[in-house]
Amino acid sequence: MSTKKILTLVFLFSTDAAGKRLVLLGMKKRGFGVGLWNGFGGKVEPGETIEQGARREVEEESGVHVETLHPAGVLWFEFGTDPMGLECHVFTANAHEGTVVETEEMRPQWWDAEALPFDSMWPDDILWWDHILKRQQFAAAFWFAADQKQILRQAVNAVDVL
Ligand code: 6U4
Ligand code: NA
Ligand code: NA
Repeated sequence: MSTKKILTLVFLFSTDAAGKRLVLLGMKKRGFGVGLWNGFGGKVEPGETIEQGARREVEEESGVHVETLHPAGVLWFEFGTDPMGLECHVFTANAHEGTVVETEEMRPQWWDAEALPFDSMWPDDILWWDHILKRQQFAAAFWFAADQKQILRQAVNAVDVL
C-alpha cells in the first residue's frame, strides 16, 4: 500500500418520544457511494485535524453543528489492486431533529438505529454496526473487489483505545 486518504464518517443520534434511538443517514446524491444511505463525512483537508474535518463535513452535508464527537471506530478499505487505501474515522454525536437540512450531496432521513437499511448501505456497515449500538469501539479492515461491492476479506475487532 503506497498511499492513503483519511476520511471521516459521522452518525448523528437522536431519540424519539418513546425513547427509541434514531440515527440520521443521508442518501448520497453524487460521488463516492452514490445511491447508498451513508453517515456524513468526507476527506480530511490539509491543515485540519480529523475531528475538525468530521465537524465540517457534518455541517456541510446535513446543516447540523455538532459540539462533541465520540470516537467510535477506525475502518480501513482497499479496493481491488488500487494502491490507494482509505482510513476512515468513525464518530457518533448527538443531534436534534429540527436542525437537519437537505444539501446538494445528501438527502437526510432519520432511521430506527436498530433497523437500518443495510441492503442500501455500504456492505461493510452491517458487519460493525452492532459495535456502535453497544458503544464498543472497533477497528476493522475490508478488502473489496474492484467493483466496490463485494467484500473479499474482512477483519473486525473490538478495541478500547480510540
Ligand atoms: P468531495 O465531493 O470530493 O468533497 P468528500 O465529501 O470529501 O468528497 P466523499 O463524499 O467521497 O468525500 O467521502 C466518502 C464518504 O464515504 C466518507 O464519509 C466515508 C464514506 N465511506 C467510504 N467508504 C465507505 C465504506 N466502505 N463504508 C462506509 N462508508 C464509507 O460505511
Ligand atoms: Na462527503
Ligand atoms: Na470534502
